[in-house]
Amino acid sequence: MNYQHILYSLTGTIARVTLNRPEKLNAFNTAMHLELGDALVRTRAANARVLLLSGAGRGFCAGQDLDERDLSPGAPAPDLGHGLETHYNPLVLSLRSLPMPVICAVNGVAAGAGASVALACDIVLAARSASFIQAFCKLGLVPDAGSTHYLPRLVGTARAMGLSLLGDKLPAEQAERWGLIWKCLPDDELMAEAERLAAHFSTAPTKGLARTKQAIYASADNTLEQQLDLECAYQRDIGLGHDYREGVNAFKDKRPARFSGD
Ligand code: LHQ
Repeated sequence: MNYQHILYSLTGTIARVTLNRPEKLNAFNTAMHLELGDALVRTRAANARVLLLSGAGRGFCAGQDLDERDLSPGAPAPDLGHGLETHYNPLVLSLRSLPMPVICAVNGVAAGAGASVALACDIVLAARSASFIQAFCKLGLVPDAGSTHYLPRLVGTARAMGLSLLGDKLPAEQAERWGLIWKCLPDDELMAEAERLAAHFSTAPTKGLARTKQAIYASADNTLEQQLDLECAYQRDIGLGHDYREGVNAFKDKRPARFSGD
């Protein structure tokens, strides 16, 4: 598939996706969804060890492209659930289940489902000038693409409620202070830090990190007993692989580990 709305590259084991509709602050249209879905399938098939997602231009993503639907008087009522079932929900689940760390470099505003997609990623970095907006309430909509799942878990009910009912702009620095994201960085350091992390993950024990993210995401809905069982099953599995052996041997030999990702 040729991409027109995203930029995609796979260099060694680092996959990079840049949402690329800068004139619309990278708002999602159907074509961009299809291209992004294809890129994630390629990333998985290529055994990449890290994915870096960012946006072109001054925004990260303004959510759903509001020009895509005809809402003029007399136009048929839309089925908004269809777009979620067909595109957003599979995208979120795909990002969450990719067996590698997914870094999101939020280079500018992330609004509506754009914020949701950023928060679906495992490590979220943001430029100081970036912001997060739960824009849904301004359109009379319910937050979607996982927003009502992430927000209360990350920042608590009171802040999730305020953000979602008011739709105020949350600056990146405050997002970091509230624990919504991993790190806020000066604008001119964002991509360098994102690339530094991508390089780090490209030689990391990928399978262990994939299990780690699965376990952390599962913990939100598990009891302690269930989580202990999950950790046990994952640790048993990981113990059979190359990287555990290599990690311990490298430690004993006092040398850097050479992880294969398995
Ligand atoms: C846009 C958009 C946009 C089209 C900026 N669409 N053009 C899921 C499934 C099904 C249905 C519905 O919804 C959903 C989930 C959602 O995502 S709902 C939420 C949709 N997103 C929004 O409501 C955000 C709308 N955008 C904004 O509020 C502002 O653009 C923000 C606050 C993001 C940025 O403001 P500014 O920095 O002042 O930029 P701007 O407003 O001037 O935008 C720049 C251009 O981008 C402008 O075009 P123009 O031709 O005038 O330069 C905007 O029209 C266009 N644009 N967002 N979502």
